[in-house]
Amino acid sequence: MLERLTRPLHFSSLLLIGILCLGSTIAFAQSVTVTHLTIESRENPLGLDVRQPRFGWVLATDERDVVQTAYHILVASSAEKLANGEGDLWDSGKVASAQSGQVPYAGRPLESRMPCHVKVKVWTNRGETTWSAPAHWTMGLLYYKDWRGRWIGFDHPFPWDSIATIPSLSARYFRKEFQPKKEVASATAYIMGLGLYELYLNGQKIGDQVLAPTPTDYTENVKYNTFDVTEAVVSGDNAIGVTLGNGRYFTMRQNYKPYKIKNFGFPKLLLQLELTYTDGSTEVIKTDGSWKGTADGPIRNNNEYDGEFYDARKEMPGWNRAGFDDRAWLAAEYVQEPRGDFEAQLNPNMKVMDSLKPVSLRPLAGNRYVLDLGQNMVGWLKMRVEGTRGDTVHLRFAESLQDNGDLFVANLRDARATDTYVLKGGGEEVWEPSFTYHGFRYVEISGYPGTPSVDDFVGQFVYDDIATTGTFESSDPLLNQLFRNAWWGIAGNYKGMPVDCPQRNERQPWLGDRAIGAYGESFLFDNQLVYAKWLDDIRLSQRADGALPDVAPAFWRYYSDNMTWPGTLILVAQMLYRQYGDRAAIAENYPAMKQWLAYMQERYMTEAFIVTKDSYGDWCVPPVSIEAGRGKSADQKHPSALISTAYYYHFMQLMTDFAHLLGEEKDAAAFQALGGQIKEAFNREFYHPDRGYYDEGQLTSNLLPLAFGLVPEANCEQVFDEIVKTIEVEHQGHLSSGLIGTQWLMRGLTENGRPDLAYQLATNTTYPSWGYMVEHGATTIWELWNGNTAAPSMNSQNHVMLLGDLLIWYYEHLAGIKSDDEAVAFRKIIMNPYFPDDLRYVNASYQSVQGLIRSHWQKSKNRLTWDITIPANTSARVYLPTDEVKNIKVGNAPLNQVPAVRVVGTENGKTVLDVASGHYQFTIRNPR
Ligand code: RAM
Repeated sequence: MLERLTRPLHFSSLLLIGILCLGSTIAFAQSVTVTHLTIESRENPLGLDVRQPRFGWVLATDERDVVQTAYHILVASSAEKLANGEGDLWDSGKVASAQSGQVPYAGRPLESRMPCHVKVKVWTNRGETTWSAPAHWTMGLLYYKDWRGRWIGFDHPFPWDSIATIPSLSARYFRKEFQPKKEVASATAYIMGLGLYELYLNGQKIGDQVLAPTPTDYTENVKYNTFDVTEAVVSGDNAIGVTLGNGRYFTMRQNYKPYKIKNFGFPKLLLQLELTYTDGSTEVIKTDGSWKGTADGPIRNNNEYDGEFYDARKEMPGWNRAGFDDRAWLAAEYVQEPRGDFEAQLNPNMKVMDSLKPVSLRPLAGNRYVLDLGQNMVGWLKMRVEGTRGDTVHLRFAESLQDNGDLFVANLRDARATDTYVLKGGGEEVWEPSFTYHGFRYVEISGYPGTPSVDDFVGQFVYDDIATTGTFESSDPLLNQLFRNAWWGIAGNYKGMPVDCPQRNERQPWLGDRAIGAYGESFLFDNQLVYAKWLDDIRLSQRADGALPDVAPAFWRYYSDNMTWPGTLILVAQMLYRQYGDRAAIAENYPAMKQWLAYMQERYMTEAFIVTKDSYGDWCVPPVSIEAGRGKSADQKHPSALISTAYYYHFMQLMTDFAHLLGEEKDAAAFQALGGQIKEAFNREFYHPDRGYYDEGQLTSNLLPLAFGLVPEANCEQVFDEIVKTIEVEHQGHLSSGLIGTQWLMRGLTENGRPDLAYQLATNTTYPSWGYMVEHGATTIWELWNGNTAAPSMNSQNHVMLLGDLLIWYYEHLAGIKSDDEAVAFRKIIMNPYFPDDLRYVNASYQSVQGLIRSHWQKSKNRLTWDITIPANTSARVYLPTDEVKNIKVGNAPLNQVPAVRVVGTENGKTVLDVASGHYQFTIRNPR
């Protein structure tokens, strides 16, 4: 029998009351602190163009049961004012609220360039905190008139450039000298360098970003970066230098399928450097016709697919410093503007996030060597070399080797993936490229003077500068390896947008690949800003008629009209709201979603409510056997009205929720009504009552209706039995789903009562499975289930789309870390792990927006211990695998003696608890 506990007053609560009576709360100031104060989810961002930035913070404490009851935010125009408690921009006053994220600024209007300083304090049931450490931000340039310079560049090729099918342009270099007129108090640089820039001031590279700015459809929007360069400016002569690479502006392929590839033009630059003098006056140094430029520097060509050619003999020592003789340089030309709106970049730029020491270097015939990084990765090689002027080193990149030890490059298609370095001679030279990246594990080195050693090279791992938020470890090495492979694959494919593959001539932000993947990824990476930016890309790529593309930014112009790829706009918005509480992701994109759904309905929904149009079917379903898949990319399309109709229905459900959230009640009713009609039609059209399955009974055909709630209650068991039969009998314990089905598979099996079957799929090592990839040497995730036998033309070895919902399952169902849909962004956490028989422990953590969540369970004989951490200002519903309360201990105490824990009841043989924030160790005797 379960007792309902009334929560006795905690000791410190009593103390609190005592102290409150004395009129002082100071004793509690230290027990809870406000940490990690962010502005628009960033720390101290510069150059924001959000007029009402949102604040977030995390409460740090060792105490249990801490709940925020109020907050107070101060925003000041100077650090001094803030320190004096003067909120001249905004003083929120004490606001009774538990909200600790997404709190919008509501003070004086913010204007261009304003410096803003902020601090927060909160009240909790433990008292009042001290003020947080101050944070700050600056406003960017909010109006076009703030931009004083003009776009400069060269809108034409040079004799050494080629703009043919395989285009190659040299980098463009621009420079400008200036002298501050007075003593400089501060200096800020705003830059739009397209496609990619490197910025120097007096020879010093500004910032640690690489391959900046973040890519966009430049005809829609162009991102500028802001830097505080006060320290780099000197009195007297100064020089600004900017190098421009092609990036995606001068597109990687020009005439190759011209109907589908969008080109923007030649590289160009708009920059301004604003000096504020100590007397308060200002001066702006801006791009104009007084700048000098050359295309005849060391970077002879650069291309994301093909690599970079660097001739060190062409270096121009001192070009980015004052005093350089630039008489031979050309006058910068005024050029065609990119057309897109100017926007401050909020998502982080890429950075060299890690450096890898190669594991081996082996000689090949013909004075060649092959270097093994030990890990399929994305980035480039940094090299040290010494030789004679004119010696030429070629670095060719590939993901794997052929049997004879040579690189396997067939799967790169026509991407040359080669960097070339020509030595200037005269001593040690250290080089790495600026405007390309490769997807590789192996590098073939040829032309290297002397004998190279592994110590002459380092692999530079490049991806968006975002934090890893999740850890996962278990007693099963395969599960751990899969997790690592997923981490490497996801990280390397974050390129200011999620791309599909980093090695071949594609690298496109395909929508369908991340529809649910983004959600799983959010446990491993703080991916909020890159996905919020991606939703902007998708929305901006919407055609006037409402169509959404399959790739966004639409560098490849595919508007093939289907439900699954474009629908990612809806699913990723849902993810951002669920995982981060980002309501704006829904609000800002809602009109685009609605317009797209109406567009699809109008064109492709029959009068009988069936959506007929699909493009990719259940993309990349595994061929029935590995042999059957030999030489096949498994890329046959099986367009399916079942998939389109099921997704249309699912989107009606999500849109109903979104409409309620936004107060669009009329819309909500309409979505719901249409959903009801589709549901009926769907069952009429696709369900076979005599056979008890949908369509032809394929795994995905039964899984989608079940996952989306399309199956009438009475048929659910039968449909699920069919799913189990398909997996267990027809496919001997293997999955048979492609990109679509796999997004719902692991949760579908678990939530319908067969977590053991999900576990079996996760730990399979025979074909087709994720474990099969690992067994065959994968250190990332393959594009195809049959990646080791398929034709090379579409066979990336670093492609995350087949992860489906595997990572969600790791966290929500193995670790038991899931946000409650009713209290999003982990305000309430559902901790209901499955404890597989074969698994001894899982130790996972997740840095949520509320703070660190941990779950570490471990089995020993007749006992399960489970350590959990629930961040302050959240609570958890915890499911323990016993229905005997007396078998449960918290630390050393019986359950009913722990004030922060309340028994709610039992469910499926598990004891259900409501647990307040804090650390706990549960011990369960004789777990089920
Ligand atoms: C290929 C890629 C990509 C997929 C599209 C449909 O180019 O595999 O990941 O989304 O096809």
